[in-house]
Amino acid sequence: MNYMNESGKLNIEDIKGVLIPGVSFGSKINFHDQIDSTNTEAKRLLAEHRGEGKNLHGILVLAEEQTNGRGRLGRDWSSPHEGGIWMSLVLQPELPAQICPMLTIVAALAVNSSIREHTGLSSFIKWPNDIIIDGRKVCGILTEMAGLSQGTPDIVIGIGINANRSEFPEELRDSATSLALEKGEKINRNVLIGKILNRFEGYYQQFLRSRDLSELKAEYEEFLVNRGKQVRVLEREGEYTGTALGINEQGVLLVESKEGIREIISGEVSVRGLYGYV
Ligand code: BTX
Repeated sequence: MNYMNESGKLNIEDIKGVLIPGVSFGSKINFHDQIDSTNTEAKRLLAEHRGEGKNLHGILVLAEEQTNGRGRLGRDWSSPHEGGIWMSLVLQPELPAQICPMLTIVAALAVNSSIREHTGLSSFIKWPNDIIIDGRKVCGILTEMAGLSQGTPDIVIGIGINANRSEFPEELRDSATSLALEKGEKINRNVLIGKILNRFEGYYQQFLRSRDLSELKAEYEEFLVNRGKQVRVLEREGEYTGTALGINEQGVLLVESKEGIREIISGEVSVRGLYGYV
């Protein structure tokens, strides 16, 4: 395979050619040229096969375009037919539901390190679920629980990467970027997807062993864009500022404010830089 040649098309065989033998993530890939949302499609698959055991673990839903790409809290995710990576991985772990949100952190680590390896770009993680380059968002991750199989949760991890796109809608122009814009040349999406799947599976196995982030915390913090910096924490009840210290082994962000160290649990809370998004 010519690693430098981006033919422009997503190709299942090229992705599979990158996978380390034995890796279960991506062992089956459902490709769609256009779909509403790969997360929604993954949830539909799970609903259709409910009761058949955990036979969808590792399946990847991938699309060239999403017509209703979703972010967190009902926000939209812009996903045009322009060289993006819009994909969702189904996981069926033997894990209690309450620890599954940590999988967002595991996924962010895998995407960040794969982007760095594949492009040489200096990407960072904005807790909990964004990958940032030069202060702009290049990737978002949406983790959803989709019901139970044999008593443990079915998880869908949606990953949206602005890979080769060169344009953004007006409202995203200041806050979003793409790998191609940052690198000055197109990247091979198939190889990047394969690398993410390989790495994600490696980190996932570590996570399964400890059932927390003890083995991954140091690496996550190394790339945490806000670490040691002043942040604004926006809660429903109001906002406050403090210094982001890092995460604990449950993936909670620790922020030192006037009132002491506060634990920020992802979900309803947004964390911003003092003067902008990061
Ligand atoms: P989020 O809620 O953290 O971020 C959503 C916000 O990010 C939007 O409100 C908008 O301001 C901004 N935004 C929207 N589109 C883009 C974009 N393409 N690039 C940069 N910024 C953008 C983040 O949610 C989680 C996104 C997950 C997307 C994947 S794609 C595959 C899967 N399917 C699906 O429907 N969602 C996931």
